[in-house]
Amino acid sequence: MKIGLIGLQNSGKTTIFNALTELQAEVNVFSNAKAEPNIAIVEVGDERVGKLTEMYLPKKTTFATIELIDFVGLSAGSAKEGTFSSELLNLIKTMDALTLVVKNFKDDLNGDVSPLNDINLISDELLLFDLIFTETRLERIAHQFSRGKKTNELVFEEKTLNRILDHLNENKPLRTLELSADEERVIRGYQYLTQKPFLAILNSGEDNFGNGNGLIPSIQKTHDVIEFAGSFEMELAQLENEDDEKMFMDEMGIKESARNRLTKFAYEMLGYISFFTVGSDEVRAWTIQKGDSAVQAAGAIHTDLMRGFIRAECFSYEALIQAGSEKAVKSNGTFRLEGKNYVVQDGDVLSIRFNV
Ligand SMILES: Nc1nc2c(ncn2[C@@H]2O[C@H](COP(=O)(O)OP(=O)(O)OP(=O)(O)O)[C@@H](O)[C@H]2O)c(=O)[nH]1
Ligand SMILES: [Mg+2]
Repeated sequence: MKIGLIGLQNSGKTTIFNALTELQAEVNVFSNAKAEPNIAIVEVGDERVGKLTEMYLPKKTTFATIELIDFVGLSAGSAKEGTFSSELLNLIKTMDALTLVVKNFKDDLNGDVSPLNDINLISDELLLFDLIFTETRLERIAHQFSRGKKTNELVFEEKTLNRILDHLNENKPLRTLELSADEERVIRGYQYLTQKPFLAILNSGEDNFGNGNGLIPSIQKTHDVIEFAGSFEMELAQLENEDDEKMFMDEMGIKESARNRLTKFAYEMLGYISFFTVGSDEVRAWTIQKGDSAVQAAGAIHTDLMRGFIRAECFSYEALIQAGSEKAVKSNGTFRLEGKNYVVQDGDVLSIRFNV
């Protein structure tokens, strides 16, 4: 899963990135000319993986991961003026979800903070990118038509793009447009920005963290939102001593690390779940989408397991913990054999039988 951090310049994207990754990418008030995004892979915190490791004592433990990409700031006009390079735009398009970092801290630069305005501004900007893309594509199609290339496929695409254009022109993101399977198929490769899941991160200062006076409910009218104390949590992430870290977190009323909060939030909002594979070699967490079947879960591990799928041996993490061992699970009736279409549940421990 790839999550892109976007937002206005100096909203604290790199600060949040550092808090999440425990890295130390350069945070700078005047760094907006820097064009390279920061990229990191972070583990998805999950106590269950630790428990399974204690139980199976594997040679190796592998957590599920998400990739985080910290982009340079957007500004009003980015889409029109082309200040955002096409390389960056193409990279943003490969993200599975976008998180919008919204400034909610005071600094000496530009006095007042206006989180709701900032969210609207960036939303408009993303919409404009999609609008410009659609218009350009429609022009190309018109050009093809004028040269006599009027295939059924292009006609259908033109119709679909015009629907999309109308929707965007009403200032609505594509997330809210219902598309048929065929329409979805013709635009899939275009990776529209406003079609992506979109979460907001409210980046508050130490002084106003946790007391937003109704700000969060206002944001929630349009966006899922989570609050961070960016600078503070970046400093926390860089502390060596865990007791100190815990003490500072308690003082601030922060219950879990930024990384754990974000990964949990993202999983919940994006509908991801984890299943586990266990054994003496490796205990590992895998990520799939809620509703995925056993054969799709097998495919997440390896395409061979999907192609040669016979069945899945399955029990739940909860059943394992209650029974105390895999042996006990196997004798108390909670161990199951499931077929291809079984809908995998969060916390399932799977072993795929396959034959290729
Ligand atoms: N007081 C306070 N300052 C912050 C906070 N988060 C970021 N800053 C400051 O805001 C400035 C910009 O932070 P960055 O993290 O570089 O912001 P950015 O969004 O990555 O900026 P660009 O990449 O240039 O668009 C820095 O001086 C940070 O120290 C915060 O939570 N509180
Ligand atoms: Mg930055």
